[in-house]
Amino acid sequence: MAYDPSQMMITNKFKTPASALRFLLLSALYFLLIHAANGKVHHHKFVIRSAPFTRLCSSKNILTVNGQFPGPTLKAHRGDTLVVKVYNQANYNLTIHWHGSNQVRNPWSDGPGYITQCPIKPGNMFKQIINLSTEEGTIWWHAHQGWARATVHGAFIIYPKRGHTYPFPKPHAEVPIILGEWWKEDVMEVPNVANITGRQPNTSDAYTINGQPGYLYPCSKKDTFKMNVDYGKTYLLRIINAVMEEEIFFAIANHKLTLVGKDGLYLKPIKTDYIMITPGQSMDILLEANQRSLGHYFMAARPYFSVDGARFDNTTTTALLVYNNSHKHHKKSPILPNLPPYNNTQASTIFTKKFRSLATKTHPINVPKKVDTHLLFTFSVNLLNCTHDKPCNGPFGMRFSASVNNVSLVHPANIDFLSAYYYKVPGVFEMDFPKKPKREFNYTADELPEYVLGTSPGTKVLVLEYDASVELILQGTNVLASDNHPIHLHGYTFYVVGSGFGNFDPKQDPKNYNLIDPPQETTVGLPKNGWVAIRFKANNPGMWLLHCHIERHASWGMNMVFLVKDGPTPQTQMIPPPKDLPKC
Ligand SMILES: [Cu+2]
Repeated sequence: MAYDPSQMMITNKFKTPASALRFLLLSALYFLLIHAANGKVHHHKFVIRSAPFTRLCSSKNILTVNGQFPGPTLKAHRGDTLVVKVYNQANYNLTIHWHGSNQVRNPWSDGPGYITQCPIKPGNMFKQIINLSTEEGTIWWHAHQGWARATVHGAFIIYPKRGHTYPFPKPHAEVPIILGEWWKEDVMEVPNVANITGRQPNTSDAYTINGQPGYLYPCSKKDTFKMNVDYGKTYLLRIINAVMEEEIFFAIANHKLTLVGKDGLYLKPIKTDYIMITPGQSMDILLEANQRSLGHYFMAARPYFSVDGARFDNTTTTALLVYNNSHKHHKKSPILPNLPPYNNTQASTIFTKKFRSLATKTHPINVPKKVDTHLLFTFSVNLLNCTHDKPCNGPFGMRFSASVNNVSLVHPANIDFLSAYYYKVPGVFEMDFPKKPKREFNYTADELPEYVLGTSPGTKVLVLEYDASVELILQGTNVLASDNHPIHLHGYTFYVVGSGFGNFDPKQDPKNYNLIDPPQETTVGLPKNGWVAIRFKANNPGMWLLHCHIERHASWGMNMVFLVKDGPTPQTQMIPPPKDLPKC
């Protein structure tokens, strides 16, 4: 993450009373924040409200932004600033997160409820400022409160700086492809029911492509999303996995895909027949319309699901790739692409292992070579006993939970972490989130000691010194059942320097690290019963959430919070809170 400090310079040469000085500083900071760099400022209005939609033969009201599902696409250039007035006209407390945007020095606009802000109450508005820095490519935005993100999400496209080009030939056109999930029931009730029963949340009834389930579902055929192409032209697909619960395999019949970017960061081009994209990830993909026989081709998506014996939605969503001027060829029905089987971890691994940064002069990398802060986090799905206040009838008469280093994050009820930190409100959180598991065990063994099954609730943060060089090992465990966990870090992009199966070996595994061209990501798939090593410089002060992007795991507590301290100079410190920051 880099920004030009000279753009944010504030000189203090006034001899004024403290309050006036504070006001001047605040005004100057906001002026600079909004008019920073040489980018443009875009103004948007997001009205979150309920609207009726019909899918799978029945109608219901869903939460939307501006009545749209998926929501509006944001477009900007690298270095631009977006000012989004978020109006909550729904009946729920809500927030919006700009997923993949680093929010340099400005955690106040990041969005996760009770972490960096209290939710926006019904009838209220919060003006969020997204100051783009190094992001370039496809990212997205989504609600970050309850399960609202199931329908409150949209694409966020960041073009190269004005006057600059893509690191690949300019595509003829670009098309956002948003993968989603549809429940016939009210999705906002899904976590409430799960919380009462202690069981796995109800699985969805369909997956969607740009809001449509497609050909293979009842009452859905005629509304299938269609993408028209001209023979011989190349298109940029901006694929976003906004699915709540499952990782997804995606492919297009008879067409190769060329992956050129991920999470708003470029990659060395990868030619592939299919992709595996986790919830939270976004991928930039070039598609060459090269089929001489023209006609129609299915694009299709269905889950990659690696947990033995658990329930999941195993349906397939489709959309159509339609060649222009192919009337004669319409009679043949389109064919489905070959997608890997649901449980094919090898297919997921083969694809994911190919990611490499460009690491060129125009797109350099800056991976920390020396590490001063070593962290090891385990990610587990746990079981807890039913209690008076949490009665349940989950597996073995217990209730599901989930944890990072055996702590299940519980957020404060009447304030957010960030405000509590900034205003020094005592008793809200503890600063002792463990840097490694309190009790080491053979994390990925077939048989595990019983004491690892449980977890403890905690309101803990892990404190990082400003500019610390961090290596964080994400370690999957076989507690209860192992799974692939897409881990997302707010406020940062990180380098994925290594990954593997089994337990991380601190002596052997670092020898195989890629420090030459490791991919930069913001959401990384932690493989089933495996590990991932990530590195980043803690140079963005604030409170930043790290969590699994599979919604049931996050709901069960698979989240933790970093507190990154301010640096020594005004330019390395987080800005003060905005005046309209929502109150609990
Ligand atoms: Cu998970």
